[in-house]
Amino acid sequence: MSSHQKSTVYKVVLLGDGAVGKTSIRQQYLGKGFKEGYSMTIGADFCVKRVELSNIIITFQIWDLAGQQRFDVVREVYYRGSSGALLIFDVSNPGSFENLPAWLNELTKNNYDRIVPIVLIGNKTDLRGTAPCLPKEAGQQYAAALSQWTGFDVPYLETSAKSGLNVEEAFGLLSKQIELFLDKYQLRG
Ligand code: G3D
Ligand code: MG
Repeated sequence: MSSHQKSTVYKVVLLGDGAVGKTSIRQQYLGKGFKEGYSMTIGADFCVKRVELSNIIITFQIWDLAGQQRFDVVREVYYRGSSGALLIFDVSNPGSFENLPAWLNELTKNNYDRIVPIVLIGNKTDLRGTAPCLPKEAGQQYAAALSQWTGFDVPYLETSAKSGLNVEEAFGLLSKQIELFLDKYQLRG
């Protein structure tokens, strides 16, 4: 890491219904492994991870928001100024997939009506084969619809916070989308 290297801070919010695996994904990304036992996130948790990606030092501020409705007021504050979002559903829970538009609405509503770069995440893919799961095409189709709606590419990635599959990739991909977005709208400081 040299002193003249570019560095930047990205505020990333994790969005999705309760129990889709937001906290587990964050924990896995922080290298804390997978913890069995559900502990509900109260309001919001915040953590920081510093990585070097495509020659830029990125400090991710990862906001892990509680999915439960009663924390609505807390959530509004945390959406503001977000650089990007991981929009997460559980492939074994169709309801969590159907609720995705409501999460997006909440993000934009609380972020000055601004849409930010998104990576769509289908989590718990380790359950494929043992439980009925939404097909990969469902996620791909919704991501394609989101790309049309937002005007920029919304990738779809399947993860498992349990095995760690694609968790690093999700944050890497999101930072790439943020970079492209900043360049496209010439927002880079
Ligand atoms: P949330 O932060 O979105 O509310 P959590 O979700 O990270 O707290 O996870 C909710 C439950 O799903 C937990 O199960 C957790 O272990 C499980 N989970 C999270 N990610 C995965 C995954 O990729 N695969 C599998 N199989 N389970 C996952 P419990 O049973 O402890 O409630
Ligand atoms: Mg949580």
